[in-house]
This record gives sequence, structure tokens and C-alpha cells, in this order.
Amino acid sequence: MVAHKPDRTLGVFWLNASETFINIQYSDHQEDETPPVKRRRADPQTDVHWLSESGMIDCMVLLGPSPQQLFAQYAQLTGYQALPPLFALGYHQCRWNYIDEADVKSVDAGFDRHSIPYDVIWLDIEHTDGKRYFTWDPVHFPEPAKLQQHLEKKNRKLVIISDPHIKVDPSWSLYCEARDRGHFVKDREGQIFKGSCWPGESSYLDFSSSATRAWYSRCFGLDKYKGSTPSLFVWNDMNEPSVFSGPELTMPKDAVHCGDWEHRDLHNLYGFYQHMATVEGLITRSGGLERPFVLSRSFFAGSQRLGAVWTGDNVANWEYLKISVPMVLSLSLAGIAFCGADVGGFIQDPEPELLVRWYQAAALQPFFRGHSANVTNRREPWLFGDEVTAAIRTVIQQRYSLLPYWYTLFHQAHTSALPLLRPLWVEFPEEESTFSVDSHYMLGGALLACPVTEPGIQEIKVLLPGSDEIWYDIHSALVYKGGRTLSLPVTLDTVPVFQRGGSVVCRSVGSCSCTAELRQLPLSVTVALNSQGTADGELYLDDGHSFRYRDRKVFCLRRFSMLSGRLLCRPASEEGTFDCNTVIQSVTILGVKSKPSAVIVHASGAKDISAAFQYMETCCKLTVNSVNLRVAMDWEIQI
Ligand code: NBV
Repeated sequence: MVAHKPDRTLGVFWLNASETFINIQYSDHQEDETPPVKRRRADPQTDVHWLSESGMIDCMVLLGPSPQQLFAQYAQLTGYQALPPLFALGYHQCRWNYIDEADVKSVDAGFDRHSIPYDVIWLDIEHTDGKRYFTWDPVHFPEPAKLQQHLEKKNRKLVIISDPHIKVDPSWSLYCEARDRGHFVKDREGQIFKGSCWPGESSYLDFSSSATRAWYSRCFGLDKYKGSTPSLFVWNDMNEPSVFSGPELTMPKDAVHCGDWEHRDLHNLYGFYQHMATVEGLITRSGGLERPFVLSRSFFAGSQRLGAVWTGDNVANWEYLKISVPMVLSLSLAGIAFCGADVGGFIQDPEPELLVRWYQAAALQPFFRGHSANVTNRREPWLFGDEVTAAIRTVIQQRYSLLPYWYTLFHQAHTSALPLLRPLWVEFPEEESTFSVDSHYMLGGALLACPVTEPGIQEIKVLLPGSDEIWYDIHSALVYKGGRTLSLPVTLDTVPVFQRGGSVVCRSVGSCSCTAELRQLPLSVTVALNSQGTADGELYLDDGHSFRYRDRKVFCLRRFSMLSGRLLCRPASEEGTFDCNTVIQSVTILGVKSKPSAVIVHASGAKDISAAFQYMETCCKLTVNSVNLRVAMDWEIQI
């Protein structure tokens, strides 16, 4: 739980995995009638009561006092966000189900045909042989390795679903192994627990046991998991766990786990442990070299160390789109930075306007996946006419251009626990007007995003905080003073995003079909000056997939800072040995009050150059094109 008032952010971490109720009582009244305590109060107060079914009281109070300190305190207890492989930040295309290999290939080709970048295509439960995870449907997916190679040639990945229930099938070796080695949860009589799920009668792996986790991890070995290749990644679903025949659709509380723990004691850890075992499996599969990607539906404090989560089965309506924003903000505050909601709504069919708005909103959330249920209509981005295709293409392309910034934010979450998505109050902790805003938010410290989540609107209200702040509309470069609520006209194409004065944002320039191509593109740097004429920001780069950034410090962290008309590019860390050839193609400086007489580029070891530039007086924007400066080198631009 996070609480905030102007001079303090405070956290309570109640570490308990059993069924827990948290009763929150807001009171603005002078007198609190809540029994058993009846007292008078001077200030409005919020009372919170915690009630857990089992366990001992294990409760930590995190004192902040700043939001940033609170995040760091929580991360010291539960861990930091894992740094995902870069491909996982691209766009993911999922459906329950892509029918067969030809279907997958044709959807994949559709993205190229329509020039829409994407990185990952997903297979849901129907890809298996009778819902036996780690197998393939022999009719529809006879050559899974070839399919992955086909995708991998284009630098794209396949994600398959792997649920925690295992079909009771004595003729299936994986089931027999798990049974004979004692890897299933037991019932209260000590027999293997059986419940029903997708495959029919199923038993459930006991992920709370380290031996079971180790065994399960090995199931992802390339030799063991037939038809898998290194470009296969995993999705853990139904891991609350979901038991169709169980009470409240889950496991009976008196089921028994290793060490004789009842299910009631660890229910909320079950999915976390499956996630952990899957992540371990992928890391081990690569010899410890490659970063895993695993999405999980169930999660717990600490799941941020493992990978991504999503908000589960949402519905294709405006209300669900709207609440996706506060949902991902809450997750972000709770340390789970890599999160998102199914684009378009999982259940039912979105109208085209809703679909476009959903893509626009989700492109500004960390995990970006289109998904739809089996009974819905197909909804690949090009099925709704040219206008919708174009709108979705623009949004996805913009997401890809902004990936250098996203990746840098992930590096920050990984190293200093700052969430990528921040409610406005996190950046403006003293400004009470921001406290209840949950429709717009900061994406890192530099961008304020306000996705449109209502139908047919022509105007949107955006709170631009800070009376001494300057905000720049990233599309029009128009400048707004902070400390006001702006009424912004919107069309279907508008995605209101503002860059905060004082920040620097790097983007990729040019088009690409996936993140592997994006890495080859040059960058642009946008410097947004604050009222003192200064700005700074960072850029993080590494190989995008391995652990070498961690084990051998193969990364590059640069700082751009502007002061007194000089923009410097310098190392932000003395560590880091990544020899990258990435080039900065152009620099745009917003908030330059008058046209400079010259722009001088000085790169170390080279002669000073007087660079050509454009200046737009109407929006105080200076652009220096074709600077072609290596990001890893020290250089400066003087205006
Ligand atoms: O595996 C089928 C679905 C999946 O597509 C969805 O994303 C999960 O949240 N799964 C739930 C089970 C069935 C839901 C009705």
C-alpha cells in the first residue's frame, strides 16, 4: 500500500500469501464512528485494516519520504525490475488461437505487407496436442521448429502458452515423470490432487517445491522440449491457479504442498513460483547467457524480478480501456513495472474507433500486446479498412521510434527502481491537484501521456502540472506553461503527449520491421529547455538480449545536458564497455528563444564544424540535421 501527502510518501508492505482483505476507510469527517474506536480527529485520515487468513504478521513500514526513496526501499526488500530483452518491448500479436502454421506465417507476412513493425507472435492453448503443454498439435503444428526458424529469419519470436495444470494421462511421459517424482500438489488425504481444467482431469505442479521448480525448468531444455528453439518464449496463464471444479474456481485451501503447507498459506505465491521456474528454465536453456521473456497472469511481490504481467481478461468496451490506465499505474507503483492490458479487449469485438484508441493508449504502456478470445472476430490491424490500418501503423511505428527511451527507462527501473509509468504526483509530489489524476501520467521523467479513452470526443482536458514548468506538445512542438488544465482539440489521430521542459528524449529515426532492425537505425535527440534554459537526460544501450551488460558491463550509458546554450554528450557512468556504432543523426532543441547566429558542433578529435540548422520562430524550435555524431563519443553543440 502506498500513501502520499505533500511532504511524505509512505508504504506498508504486508508480506502474506493467504487470502487477505484490506479495508480502507477514507474519512473527511471530524468524527469517526467506526467501532471499536470512536474518537475525534483534527485532520482527515485514512484508516486501513489488514486481515489475512493465515500466517504471521510480517509487516514493513517504508518511510520514504520521497516517492523515489519509497520505490528504492521496496525494491531492496522485493527486488528490482528485470531488464527485458529489447524484443519484448516491441509489439506482440496474440490470439486464442492462431489456427496452424500457415495462419501464423500469413499473419506474420501481413505485418510486412502493411509495413507495421512487430516482434512476437503468440500461440494459445490450441497449439498443443490435447492441452498437453510442451507438446504440439500434430495436425496444425507439425513442424514447430521450422516455424520458429521462419520467424527467426526475420528476427521475430514465438511465444507459446504453458499452464500449470498437467493432463492426467498415464500414457504421457511428462505426466508420468511428474507423478512418479512427486511433483504434484496433494489433497488432504495425501493423494495427488485432481481438478479439471482445459485438458479435462488434471493435476497441478507444486511450484512451491524447489525440486519441482528445478524439474519444470529442465522441461524447457531444448533437448527435452521437442520442437522448441532458442527463439521460443513463454506465457504462464491460469496460474492463480485456475481449477474449474474447485471452490471459487481455484484450488481447495486444504490441498497440501511440499513441507506440508496448506494451499491456504501460499495461494497467492503459486503463480509467482511457476513464473520463477519458467524464467529459470529459459535462462538455463541458454547456458545462463540470454535474458528470458515470460509473461504471467498471476503474480506476487517480487514478480518484477521475473518478467512481465498483464491485467487478464478484459472486455472490448470503453470502460475497460479507461481503467487499463489506473490498473497499470497501480501495478507500476507496486513495483511491477513491466505490465500492460490486452489491446482491443480480450472478450467481445471492438468497434474500429475503440480499437484505434486502444492501440494509442497501449503503445504508451510497457507491455504492448494485441489479444482476442476464440469466439471473437479476427482483428489483425489491417482488417478494418485503410484509415484504421494507417492509424494503427502510425501508433506502432511511434512506439518503435520511442524504444530507445523506453529501454533507458527499463534500465532505470532495473537499477534504481523508478517505475516507467508514474502517476503525476510521483513527479509533482507537492502539487495536490495531481493527486487524484489517474487518466494521464508521466512516462519516465520526460513525457506526460494522456491517452484518449472516450468515444467521439473533440476535446480533452490535460492537467499540465507545475506553475514554473514548460510543456511541449511532441507532435506540434507548441509550448504550454504548466500549472493549468489545457483543453486540447483532438481528432482520431491525436495522442496527447507532452515533453517536460528540462528533459532530453532520444528516438530512433526511420522505419523498421522489428526491434533487431531498429537497433541499426540512427537516433534523434530532442532537448526540451526549461525556464532556465537547461535540460538533461540519459540514454542506455546494450546488446539488447544477453546478460553481458550485467556480467561484463557491456553497456553504454550516456548523458545529454544543456546549459548556457551548450549541449554536451558525455558518459553518465564510468562503467560500461559497449562499443556501439549508433549515430545521432539530428538534434532538435525546443524553447530556443531567438534564432542563433551559428551552431557549432565540436566532436573530440575533430575540427569544429559550423552546422546548417533550421529555426522555427513560431514554436522556438531549432533543428540541426545530419550531425551524424556517434553516441558513444564525447561531443558538444554550441548555439
Ligand atoms: O488460454 C485461453 C485464455 C487466454 O487467451 C487468456 O489470455 C487468459 O487470460 N485463458 C485466459 C483461458 C480462458 C479464458 C476464458
